[in-house]
Amino acid sequence: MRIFVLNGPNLNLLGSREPAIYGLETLADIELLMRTRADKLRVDLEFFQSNHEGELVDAIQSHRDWDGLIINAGAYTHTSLAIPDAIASVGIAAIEVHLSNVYAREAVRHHSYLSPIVWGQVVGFGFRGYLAALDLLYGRLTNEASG
Ligand code: CA2
Repeated sequence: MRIFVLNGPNLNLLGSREPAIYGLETLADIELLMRTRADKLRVDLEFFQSNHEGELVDAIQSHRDWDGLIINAGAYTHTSLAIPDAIASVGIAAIEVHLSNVYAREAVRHHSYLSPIVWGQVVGFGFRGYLAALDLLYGRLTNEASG
């Protein structure tokens, strides 16, 4: 099984500032933790970050044949139609992740353009949300139990 993990703008700076909101882990730390978990599940994981909306769209399109997508689109979550359009047009199963609890923050962060086209959201659990998303996506894709 192949799962693509996609991160949007400014997430390359994780671990350097605002640890109270985003945690102390860097994106490289999160990637390593996910790889360790993915190896146990025998999942082939690819990890990519970009600060550019078009590069995120290109990355989604070029993974059209992959089994699943875990996406933290950063601030594009609240502004971009092109990213959910790309996910819908390739028809890839997706889970949306946010490190912070966006619903406890400013009103502008309460709306996600991704929410109608993803299987679900994992929000507010820091780096652990990425690991939970991997387990959730794997479980659903392998039809573990029935949910
Ligand atoms: O909580 C999340 O994961 C967010 O997607 C993070 C985005 C924010 O715009 C979303 O509303 C929620 C921002 C990422 C900024 O990352 C930083 C990393 C280090 C220092 C400062 C910001």
